[in-house]
Amino acid sequence: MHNSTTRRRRSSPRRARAASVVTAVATTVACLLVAACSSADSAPSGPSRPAAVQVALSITPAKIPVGATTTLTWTSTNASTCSIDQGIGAQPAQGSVVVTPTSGGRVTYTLTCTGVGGTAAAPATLVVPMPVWPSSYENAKRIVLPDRNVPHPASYGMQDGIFGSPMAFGDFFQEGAYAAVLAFSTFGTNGLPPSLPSRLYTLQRGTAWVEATGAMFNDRTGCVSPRKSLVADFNRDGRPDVFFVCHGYDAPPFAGEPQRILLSQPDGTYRNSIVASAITGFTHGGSAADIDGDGKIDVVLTHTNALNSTPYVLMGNGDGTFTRDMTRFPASVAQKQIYSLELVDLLGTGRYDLLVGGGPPDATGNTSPGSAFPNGLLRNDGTGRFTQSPFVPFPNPAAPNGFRFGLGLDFIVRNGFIYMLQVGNGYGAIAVQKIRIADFTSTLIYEHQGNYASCNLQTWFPWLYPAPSGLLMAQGPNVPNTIPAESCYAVTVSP
Ligand SMILES: [Ca+2]
Ligand SMILES: [Ca+2]
Repeated sequence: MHNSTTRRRRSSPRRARAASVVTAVATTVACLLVAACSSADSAPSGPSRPAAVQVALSITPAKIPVGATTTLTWTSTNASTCSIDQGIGAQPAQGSVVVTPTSGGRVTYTLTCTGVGGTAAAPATLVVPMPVWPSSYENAKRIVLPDRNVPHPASYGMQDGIFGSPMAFGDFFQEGAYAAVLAFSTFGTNGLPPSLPSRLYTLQRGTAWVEATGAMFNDRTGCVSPRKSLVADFNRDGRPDVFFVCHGYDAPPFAGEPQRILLSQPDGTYRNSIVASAITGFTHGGSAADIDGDGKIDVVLTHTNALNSTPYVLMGNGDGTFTRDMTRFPASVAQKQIYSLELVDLLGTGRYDLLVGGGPPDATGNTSPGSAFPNGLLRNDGTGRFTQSPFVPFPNPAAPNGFRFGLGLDFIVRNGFIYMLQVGNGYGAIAVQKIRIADFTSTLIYEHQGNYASCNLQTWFPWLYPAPSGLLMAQGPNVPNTIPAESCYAVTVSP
């Protein structure tokens, strides 16, 4: 058994794939030219022409998940040497090898055989759907795309709201490439009433992003104000699903809105529905992972608009439905201004701790002292409860001019540090804090006060993403109709 594996291509999967396709095509073209030249050279008085080399290569099955095995089988005639690329190397004139892909993508293998009669080549492509990572955090932050800039649906003539655009990346079409589901908000935009739901869009990536919603689902109903998209496999079929964290128009008299979910179906499409077990309310933050280790993805959610409101948990039933559990958070978080949650395996133990974005009073005094809550950490006790360890507040260093930031919006964890995106509570300033997990000391490594002139006078962005270069990169609300998020902010932070 040949133990060849497809190569990992963390840095630039698309570029690597394109290169292998080009190689296969070029080889085939060369073969055809040799045959053509041989034919033209034939002369009645010369020696008999050597028989042409012929090859055939197949992969069965041609689509498998990461870690599964598939078999390359080939035959050739009139060949003296054969080889297969992608690290497999020299092979007999006919045979088979078993390969086990270790990462998702599309890999083209090319069999090349040479004999007295020339050289012939045959390609065959293996599709390995991009895996679903075990937490929504990983499905957002572990996916490093060479280009996260997606076009605004307005470029397809569609006119939903433009404030905020939570993006969900996953291999929704199971084709060895990431697609994107975009959720837009009608929150005070385009003159729409604040209670009108927006629509969902799916973009498929070939050589460019192409709108492909109809191939994935028919009911495009989105939230009035989707705040975050959580990608995980909630119904355990190996395919990514999307949970939409929604708060609606978050001021009275609006009462908030339900949460929604897109669930993979056996026929390859998706079903769009309301999450019956979730609270209808102002839900700005959430995260998904298996917090109690039962193999079923759970969801933590914020809830801030009612008396006795508190973050809570939807325990996953493993089939895309959930059971609400109000007992897994400490009483100290009740009726506090907590807007961001992220489940992260901080110590690599498989136990998901919870990063909490509250809003310490900032320089603007924009948080009412009675309900303010620090940014910090709640430890998971291993059974999916956050009640056993004391809350760990993060320090809150000021900018050089004394300005102090407030609400923690987003988190990235890498190499022993937490990188926290933080705004002034009036949303007029933004910063990144680097917090050492070992002792929770903190440094402000980026701060910006006022607007971004290059970005439609926006003053903040909600997400921080890993860039292919290893830097952390801003991603924010799309600017009306044309300018993609990152190039608009042009913010990168060296971790
Ligand atoms: Ca699924
Ligand atoms: Ca669970």
